[in-house]
Amino acid sequence: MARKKIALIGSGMIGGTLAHIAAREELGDVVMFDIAEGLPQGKSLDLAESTPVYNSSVSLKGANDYADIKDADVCIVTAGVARKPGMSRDDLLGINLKVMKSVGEGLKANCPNAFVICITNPLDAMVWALQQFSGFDTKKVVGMAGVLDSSRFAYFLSEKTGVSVADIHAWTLAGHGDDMVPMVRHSTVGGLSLPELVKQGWMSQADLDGIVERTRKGGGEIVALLKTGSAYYAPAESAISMAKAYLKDQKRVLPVAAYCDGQYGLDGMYVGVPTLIGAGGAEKVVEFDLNDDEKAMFAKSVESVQGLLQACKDIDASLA
Ligand code: A3D
Repeated sequence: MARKKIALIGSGMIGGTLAHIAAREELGDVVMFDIAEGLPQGKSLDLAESTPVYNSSVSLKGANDYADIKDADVCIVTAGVARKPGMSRDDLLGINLKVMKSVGEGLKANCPNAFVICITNPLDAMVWALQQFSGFDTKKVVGMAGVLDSSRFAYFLSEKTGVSVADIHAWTLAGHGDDMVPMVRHSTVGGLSLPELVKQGWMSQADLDGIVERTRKGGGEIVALLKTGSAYYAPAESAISMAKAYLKDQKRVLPVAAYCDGQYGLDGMYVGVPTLIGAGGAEKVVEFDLNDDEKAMFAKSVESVQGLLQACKDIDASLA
């Protein structure tokens, strides 16, 4: 069987990390694309020169021409600008919307059958715009945010309880903003729901509330520490888990920004929901039972995303 081809659109901090993991895990041949000349070529050469050390047989190539991503099986999009301290994800909208337009056109012309994972912020609006500009089937275009936010939630729970991350199943749904919804009732530590953990004295309600709040602001915590950009190791690992679920038809249920048309009462928009990922792309949205409080939090977050979608339409008339 021929090797799979993985196109990374954007070769900055996350793009470079994605290439590194994809090469180490031999997920496929990697093409790093960027508008910056020399950057994708330099990073891919550096990485290619490391492959003999760990015996990886994949090839790596840098490119400034979309023709080089021809027939890619998976495209992971990080092109655009990242947050600096004091910026919200929404501040990136105007610049990154234009970037999504050029990326969408590049994908449509060169790899119409690819599974596309968008990481560029503001995530829920950019994945929607990317699907619109590319015209791809909505099952083949998803956004990465929930795997990362849920991983942060799981890590903080592990740190507090001392239970291995391997035995923690955390879920964070809705939009990728500070009003995201960490799912306290649906997340488990060693099989116990988080309210049950509080009841049994593993942590106080105040501890749990603090973890929920820290999860919501997890991206900003890293931006404030790094000062020059945003998180990249955990976002890259998260997107790779989604790419693997598709390439290996793993049928994993992961929290991803998926197109909801009826599910969760939504009318044709992307938002973070548990989604079955396999060879068909986003094969099925899984519907959690939400109580009234959870529904209210979900609705508030969806409203923020709808505001961003309107802003996209106001900026680019072709999206209206
Ligand atoms: P960065 O290191 O700046 O890399 C972005 C790259 O995109 C740069 O190399 C640019 O040259 C390149 N680029 C800009 N315009 C274009 C274009 N038109 N075509 C191709 N390449 C272009 O950023 P990063 O890798 O740290 O972050 C990338 C994006 O991911 C940003 O928008 C972040 O906000 C976002 N991000 C999202 C999450 C989520 O969980 C959703 C987490 C962390 C970062």
